[in-house]
Amino acid sequence: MLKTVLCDLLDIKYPIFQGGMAWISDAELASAVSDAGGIGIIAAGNSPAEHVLNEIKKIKKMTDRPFGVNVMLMSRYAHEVAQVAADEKVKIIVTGAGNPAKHMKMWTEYGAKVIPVVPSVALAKLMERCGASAVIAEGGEAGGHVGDITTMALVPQVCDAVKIPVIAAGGIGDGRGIAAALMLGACGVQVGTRFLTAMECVVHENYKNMVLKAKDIDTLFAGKRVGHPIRALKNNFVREYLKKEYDSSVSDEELLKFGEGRFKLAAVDGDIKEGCFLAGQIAGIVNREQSAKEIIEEMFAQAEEILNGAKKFYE
Ligand code: TUI
Repeated sequence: MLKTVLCDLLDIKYPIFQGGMAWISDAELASAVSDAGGIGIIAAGNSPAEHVLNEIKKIKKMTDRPFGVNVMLMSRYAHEVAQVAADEKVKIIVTGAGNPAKHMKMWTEYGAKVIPVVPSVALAKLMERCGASAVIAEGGEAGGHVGDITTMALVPQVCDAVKIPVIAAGGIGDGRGIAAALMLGACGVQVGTRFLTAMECVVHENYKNMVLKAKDIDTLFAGKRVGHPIRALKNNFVREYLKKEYDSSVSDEELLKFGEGRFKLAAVDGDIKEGCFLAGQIAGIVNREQSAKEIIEEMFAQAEEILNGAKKFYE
């Protein structure tokens, strides 16, 4: 059985985090992942703290297994969400889209394990100094808000730079990705895109179908000009956005306004033309709907098989 330091650190069977996906990762999906032996994550995204509080209360009734909350630091509600997570004594706090240093003390004081997503070695080192229990090194293959460096290049460099456990994210969708992440020095993985088509994932059916249909080259990277670089599935909205992004007659304010509300439009309303369907480059291998338990068990069975057969590469 594949076991790493992350399993002992967090009291879990499989060293896998479900990525916190704005408007998507609710108590339903997160509890299914936690029950299956991974870490389910409730995503705050841009939602007000009250919504996050409700989901935390829900998941506490749904599972006794460990779960986490993802605090999206670019949200205007980030401060209140950070406080709600502390008030509810959430044991695992993942942060994304920013530097969580100013909130760390509030969480570590009551014993939470803080696990920031980092897109660079510098932020990984800073997080270790600030008391993070682990870091998630996320490469630019990931969906949603992304950094520049690929998972392949980022993970080993972060592993060399910090002593705390490193979890790999970005481009991991099956057991091959898990095996590769472990070879790069990670002790676990975070997976988002593959869970979009989980049976317990409440995202709009149109979203699931877009992911199921996506090929390797079907994502685009946009938004860097206004400081919100994201990866999403190609559609009318992202193409229009990119045209505006490269048009110097369009102001940053207009661009920001054009992008407003698009994640919700995709995840909740399933608006194929006008929504922004965040997904990673690994979407091309996601081709069926399965329960969260099936996804996790299949991924780890494949990883074990690959790692057990690794001797074939040398004498
Ligand atoms: O956070 C994500 N993915 C997301 S968040 C999101 S919702 C959103 N809403 C409005 C604008 C932007 C996003 C959709 N997808 N992934 C984790 C992640 N964090 N990836 C990259 C980073 C990151 C980037 C810069 C973390 C820290 C960071 O630090 C910069 C600094 O302040 O030092």
